[in-house]
Amino acid sequence: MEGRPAVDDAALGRASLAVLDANWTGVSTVPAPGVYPHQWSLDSAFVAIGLARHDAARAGQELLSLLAGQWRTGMIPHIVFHHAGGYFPGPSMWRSAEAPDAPLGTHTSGLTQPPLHAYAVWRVWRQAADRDLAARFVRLAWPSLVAQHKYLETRDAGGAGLAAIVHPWESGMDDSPAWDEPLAASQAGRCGDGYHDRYFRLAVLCRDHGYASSYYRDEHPFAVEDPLFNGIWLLSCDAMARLASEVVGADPEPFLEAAARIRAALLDRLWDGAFYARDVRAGRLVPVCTIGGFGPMLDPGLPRHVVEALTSLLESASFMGAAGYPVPSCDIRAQEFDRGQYWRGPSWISTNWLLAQAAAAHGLDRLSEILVASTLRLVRQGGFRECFDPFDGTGRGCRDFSWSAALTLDLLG
Ligand code: 9WN
Repeated sequence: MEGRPAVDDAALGRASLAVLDANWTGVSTVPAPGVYPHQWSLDSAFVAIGLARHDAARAGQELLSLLAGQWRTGMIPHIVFHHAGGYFPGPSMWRSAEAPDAPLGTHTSGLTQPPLHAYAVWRVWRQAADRDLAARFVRLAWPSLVAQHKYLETRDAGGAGLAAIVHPWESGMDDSPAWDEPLAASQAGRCGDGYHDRYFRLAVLCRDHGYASSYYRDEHPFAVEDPLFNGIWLLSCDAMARLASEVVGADPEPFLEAAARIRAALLDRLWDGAFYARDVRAGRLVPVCTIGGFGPMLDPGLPRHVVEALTSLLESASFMGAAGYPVPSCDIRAQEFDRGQYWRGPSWISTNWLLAQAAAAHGLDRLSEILVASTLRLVRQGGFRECFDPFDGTGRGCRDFSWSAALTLDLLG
């Protein structure tokens, strides 16, 4: 739809579906043609959310094909390779076939991504027209989701109840300034090479230590408690509790307890007037405000005064107040802010969508409406781009980006 802005909601909805159809491979949806030719975990969760109301069967297939790549540890890998080639680092770097816990016959990466899957399954359950199909799907996905949630507990490198990411790729916000300090301090960041070399070296360290949680807990040089990753985990714990009682007939209590534990740890470990990422190895917060700091707002149980402080920060000149096309992925006033560089400044449909959910969860209807309207304005004017300049709305990165299309569909209602 580049250069031909959709004039009304119906046309925009059709354009979104057309992108998702074009990016569907028959088993899953690629994030973008050419650039990301495999299945990404976080992207699949967003795609399923967008399709839930329109094609629940395909939303279910999307998630089940991702779950086919799940490891015996419960880890859902951040990439499932459905064919060889086309992306670096590919199967020859990750060597999942040599890892004892990886699935047989499927090549995957060895890292994970934010655990939005239980929430995505919940959305399919809530919105699918075919109730029998939806219930069957939930029951099929349930054991994998339980295993995933157990696995996340093994990632508690800080010992306080939060999951630590062991590589920036696990955050879904690759080059966020929140990782600069912990990466520079790590073995992988010591040489003066560029960003990709450092990321590659850190991934090789994970591989060479068998992707083992015990290594991550005790030795791996990069261990960071990220407020967005953990806010999404909390959201999914709530979704697990609802799926347990409404569909599966399981006890919701352990999931509610997990949500309460994560909430307490977020406040205890990452809150200092705003939420920051914690460098577990250095034992301190990384002092830069990014979009990730709003992740805990996804929790409807977050204390009122914290919600109010976050809302003021979001509406200030650091984020929405100074951006024509919110929400920038980094504090505009931070030294690290870069309007053209992926997670160092541009606005993203995914984080806007998460913030719109968060605002609605706290009854902040006006904020939610502004977020929805400004997000739709971005795609109407710039197309389904990967991200956007926060000042003039220029599209950046890939075109026909699946999660931008999927979440547009959801925002159109
Ligand atoms: C590495 C696929 C992924 C998204 C991430 C985004 C980017 C990959 C990359 O693309 O990461 O996983 O090659 O930069 O940061 O959020 O899932 O769309």
